Amino acid sequence: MNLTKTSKYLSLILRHRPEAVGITLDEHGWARVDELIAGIKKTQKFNMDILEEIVRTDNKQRYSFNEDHTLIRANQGHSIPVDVELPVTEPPEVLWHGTGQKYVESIDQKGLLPKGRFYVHLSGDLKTAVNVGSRHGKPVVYRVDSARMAADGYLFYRSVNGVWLTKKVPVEYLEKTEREY
Ligand code: HQG
Repeated sequence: MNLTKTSKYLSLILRHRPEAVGITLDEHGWARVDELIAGIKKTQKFNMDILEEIVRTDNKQRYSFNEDHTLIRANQGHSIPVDVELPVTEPPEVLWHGTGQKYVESIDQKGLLPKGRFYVHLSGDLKTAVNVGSRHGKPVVYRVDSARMAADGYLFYRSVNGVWLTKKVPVEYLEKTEREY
């Protein structure tokens, strides 16, 4: 069975479209595990063992269970308004944002905006940013002056799987790296 495909479906449900399987999320993004399993089962083979396996082996640790595994949520990446209760966290001096060549002109004008999601996603290291950027074609990486942003009052959050989140990054804090990746 193709766990990657099912994992992608799970992130669609838990971040963007819970109604696709007839469930709702609470204000903190939690879905009931029994409802989720029942919903997915309608169209494919699915059970608690498969769900546990996806959560445990996911390469970006995208999902968390609550303590007794009766609830599950995506750790970040939502486009629906839920509060996953991330604490405001002091960022490192520098963060990175990987994107596609096709977005550069607009980013250079408007800065980084959350687009379809609730936050702009930033990476803690260059390599991760190159990988994120590659999802959109030939990657371009921006260096983000997060220390100066924090000093200027911008808030940063770190998701439990290590993605840095902030509402926007104005152009004055961005520097395009010139290297090719
Ligand atoms: C771009 C993956 C035009 C932005 C990754 C990005 C990440 C602009 C795209 C997570 C813009 C949105 C998020 C502007 C930003 N004009 N384009 N002003 N500002 N953009 O997929 O950051 O596998 O929503 O550069 O690992 O690529 O889903 O965001 O290219 O952590 O778990 O708009 O998704 O994780 O694309 O990726 P996305 P992202 P998962």
